[in-house]
Amino acid sequence: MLTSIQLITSLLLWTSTGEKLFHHRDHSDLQMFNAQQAQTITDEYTAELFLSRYGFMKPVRWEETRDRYEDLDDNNDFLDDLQASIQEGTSVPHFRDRPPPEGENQALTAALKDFQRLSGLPVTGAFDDATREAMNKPRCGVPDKEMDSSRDYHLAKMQSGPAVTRRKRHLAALVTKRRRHRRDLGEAGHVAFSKNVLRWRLMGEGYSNQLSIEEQRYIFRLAFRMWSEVSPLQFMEDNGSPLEDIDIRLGFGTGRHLGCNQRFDGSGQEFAHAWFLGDIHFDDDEHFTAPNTGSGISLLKVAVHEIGHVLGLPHIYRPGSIMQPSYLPQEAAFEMGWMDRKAIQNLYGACKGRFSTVFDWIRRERSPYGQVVVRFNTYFMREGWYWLYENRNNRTRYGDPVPLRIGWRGLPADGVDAYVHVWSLKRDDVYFFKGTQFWKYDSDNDKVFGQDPEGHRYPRKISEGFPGISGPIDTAVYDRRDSCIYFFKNTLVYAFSVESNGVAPGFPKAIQKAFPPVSGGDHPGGNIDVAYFSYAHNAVFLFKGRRFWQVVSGRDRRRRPFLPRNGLLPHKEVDRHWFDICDVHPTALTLTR
Ligand SMILES: [Ca+2]
Ligand SMILES: [Ca+2]
Ligand SMILES: [Zn+2]
Ligand SMILES: [Zn+2]
Repeated sequence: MLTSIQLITSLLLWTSTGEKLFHHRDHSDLQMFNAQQAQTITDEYTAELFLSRYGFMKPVRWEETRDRYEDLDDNNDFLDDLQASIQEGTSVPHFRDRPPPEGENQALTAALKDFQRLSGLPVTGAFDDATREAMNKPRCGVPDKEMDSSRDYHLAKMQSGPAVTRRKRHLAALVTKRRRHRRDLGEAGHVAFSKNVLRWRLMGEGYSNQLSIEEQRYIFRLAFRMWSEVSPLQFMEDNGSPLEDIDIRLGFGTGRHLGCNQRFDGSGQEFAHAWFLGDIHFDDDEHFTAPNTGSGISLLKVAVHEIGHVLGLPHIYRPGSIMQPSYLPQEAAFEMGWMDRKAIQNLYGACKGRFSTVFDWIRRERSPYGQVVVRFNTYFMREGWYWLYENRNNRTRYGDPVPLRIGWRGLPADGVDAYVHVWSLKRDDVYFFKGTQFWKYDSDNDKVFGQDPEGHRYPRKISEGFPGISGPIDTAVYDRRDSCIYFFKNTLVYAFSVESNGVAPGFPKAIQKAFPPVSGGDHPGGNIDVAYFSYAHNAVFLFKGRRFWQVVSGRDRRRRPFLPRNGLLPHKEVDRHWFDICDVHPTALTLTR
């Protein structure tokens, strides 16, 4: 099976066959146009510049520090604040022209050790070959560590004022991020966007010269989508609203760029930087490429990393994390790792929400040896979107959700109320219900029956196919033990006997009676969203809102005979048992599968 990345890549390649794209040109070609190369780190002096730049030690020279802020002259109120902050102790000039003799520079040794530890290198405290190699790798421009706490305090105060300008916020934010790095990755909601839908724009003055504009936008849409797949955040590309309404602005530039107060270093080393709750700049002297197109730096990986910073994440020094500061060229197709999911959810919470229906879909596959294998997959549906849930890995399939109309042909595009699989020796029928109608699903051909082998045309009225039941229903589930479909409607449940094709004697009943609470009043009452039989858990669950109740099974009652038949065990939170079922914005990239 193709992963989505592969699909996307083939899509990109396909679109590019018609028009020649710059990124197909030879890398050496690009080099010719690069006027500037990043300064190679060759000795202790350049290493010290590197370490101060990324926050491992205090700035080396006054010029170096001032250089970073020199573009801000046009912003007087900001400069006032900045000057104050400098006086408060960030950049006490050392005025050294060259590093002191070896062994005397304790600060450098400490910073080298720090860098080596974080980078997973042998901690020698010396500028050795491994360290030199690591420092010359392509990396993110966001500092790894904070430099000075008094400045942090000052700038954090600036940020707390209600009327800070956008420019102010940038520097303040950068420093606040450094503070975050030290203390509070785990503190939920401490410093993060306070809204869930964020607007972004690739700035017209900041297009890359290496990829087509459509390709750049496609890659950014994908990068934002990847974060929304694992968090409650949603992102929309907005090329129309006034600039001040755009939360995240992206752009490419070289050297001095886009009015930014930090300059890019030419080809090599720093490839991008980002401002906490702000903007992202990409060094267009780098050779950025579309996913899986060989040499160069994957713009997708870099964008996902920098967006992580904008959302509030610091560098994470764990293998597999997209938030590692260095660019790792291996693993061309990547997913959001466990660490990154947990980190973003620490800031913004887990994904929660009501579902329209949840079910296990059974299908038959023929093995290479001709045997028929029965498999199931778990699907969560919410209105017009669905997720495939991988029970084994306890997460959704990478790249989900997918619009219903793409994966479930013939179903109403805005969603369904319920799913039922009648499965016995005689029957194997899949039904979807919506409003007063139902559809029979042709699992072999993966689409709704227009007309089934019995000659029925779909959709049909529920009251015709299931005498005694009238839609709309809330949900339904088939119970193999008594060959009944249980239809839930408001506070009532109807057992519908498949054998006798009618409502079973004694029904409808109050859900409270037919599915009594096991403890106290812990019961959903009525208006159940979902009744779901899970093959993975061999159990029935009732979902309502963000909670679910597990139905006592025969196995439970053999172990604990005092439990009532079909009793509801105390509720639990859906998002604690089924992880990362996250919405994407309706305008987000639609990935086909
Ligand atoms: Ca660079
Ligand atoms: Ca429902
Ligand atoms: Zn970074
Ligand atoms: Zn910049």
